[in-house]
Amino acid sequence: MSNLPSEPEFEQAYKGLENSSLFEKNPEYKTALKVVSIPERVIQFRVVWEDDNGVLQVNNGYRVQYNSALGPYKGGLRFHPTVNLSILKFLGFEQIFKNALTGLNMGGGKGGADFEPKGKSDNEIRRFCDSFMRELCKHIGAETDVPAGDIGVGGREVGYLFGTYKRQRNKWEGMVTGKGGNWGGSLIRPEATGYGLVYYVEQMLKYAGKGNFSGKRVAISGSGNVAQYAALKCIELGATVVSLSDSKGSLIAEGDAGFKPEDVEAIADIKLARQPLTAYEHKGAFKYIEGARPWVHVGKVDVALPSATQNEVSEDEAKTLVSNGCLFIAEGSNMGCTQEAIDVFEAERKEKGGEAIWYAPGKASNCGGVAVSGLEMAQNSQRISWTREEVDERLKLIMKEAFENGLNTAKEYVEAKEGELPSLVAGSNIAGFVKVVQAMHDQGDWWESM
Ligand code: NDP
Ligand code: 8G0
Repeated sequence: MSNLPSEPEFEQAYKGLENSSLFEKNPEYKTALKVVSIPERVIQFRVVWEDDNGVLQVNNGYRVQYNSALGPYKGGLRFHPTVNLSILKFLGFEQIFKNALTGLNMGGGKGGADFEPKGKSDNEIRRFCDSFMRELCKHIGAETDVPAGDIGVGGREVGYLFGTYKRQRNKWEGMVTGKGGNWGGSLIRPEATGYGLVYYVEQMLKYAGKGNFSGKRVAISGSGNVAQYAALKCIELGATVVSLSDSKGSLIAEGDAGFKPEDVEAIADIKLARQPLTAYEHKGAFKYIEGARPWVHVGKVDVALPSATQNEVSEDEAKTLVSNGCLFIAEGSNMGCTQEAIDVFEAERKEKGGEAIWYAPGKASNCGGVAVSGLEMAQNSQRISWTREEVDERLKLIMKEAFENGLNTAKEYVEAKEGELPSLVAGSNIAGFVKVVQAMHDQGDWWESM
């Protein structure tokens, strides 16, 4: 029994792993799970800043340094009013195993603040980032812990965070990723999560014998970094993107045209200005549905890509996607699907063999973002920059290998009947977990005891 306060999001992520068939076959890993589920270190700090009226404001800042078996702690920073330790622990826990699936040498971590960027001026954002990093800079570094953006933290914020670190520590080093292209950032990092997600789904389509993205109808939620570049890549590959959304509602494309690149680019500008989707004065045939997620409003789609936030697909929404003939669902967001939604998808997969919906968990399908962050770290330490093409090729290969790793691990560990598509959730969970806990075992973090 734990005496920790209730941590619903963390408990959900933990149970998702605990229920794996791995522990029946390898009971010694139960000890490893007990150890790995406690962060190596949690830093919580005060962030005091001044708003444009000269009024003092204060927020909670955090960094969860979860696991350093495979490399320096690595994972994003989230600025959102809902941020608390339960959310950062779930994100940090997932990050450990995701980073293992990239094949690069990165540990897992996550951080952020319960700060609301909406309605703030650019100067307020800069002062907040400055105050946040004045404390965080004591705990991170290129060989220690390397943050990046996440919800509410993009290129602009990463710039301010980097600047404060450099001034405070008097060091120019790659201690954060997602940096600007002309000061140490990697090409393709902004695109990486969305592109990588689409490259992963290309592998699923191919394996399932369902061709490629050309002619497919794709529902996407969110309209931030991940959703924008997932949409642009789908359009480039000949698919029709039928939805985007934000925390206030969904924009659904009517007819056959779908979103065009110029729609996505205009929405990107609106999001950079921290405005809602309703600020988009579109000329095309779109319907805005206030307060709704897209899933039950998109009709028949082939592919669904949740790309906004955790628990954004419910059991009922999962059932509607299935009954509308959706065949592929891959998470751009972290823990995008509720456990009940995953149970719906997995039951369909088991019952209906190769013609059923196939679900990919975020720790595999969205690992392209952190993978290119790993490539940014590699370029920084060698003091070189790779071309767009070079980074894109590496990203494609990493996504293919993450897919095959999950697939082959599922075939090895999970019994399946003839014609059944392997469980990517079980396979990815086991592959990431085994890699990390074997390293921890070698390093003396846990051992078999009587
Ligand atoms: P952004 O801040 O760029 O965009 C977030 C989008 O999701 C916005 O459209 C936002 O709407 C919406 N959103 C945020 N919170 C909620 C909420 N509580 N309910 C409904 N909608 C919400 O973030 P990213 O695109 O970077 O991140 C999206 C997801 O992808 C997150 O789960 C993140 O952890 C995950 N991810 C991101 C990676 C990256 O490289 N950026 C890598 C891997 C995963 P609004 O504008 O109204 O707030
Ligand atoms: O680059 C990163 O470390 C990063 C940033 C935002 C999100 C994620 C993730 O994998 O969830 C990673």
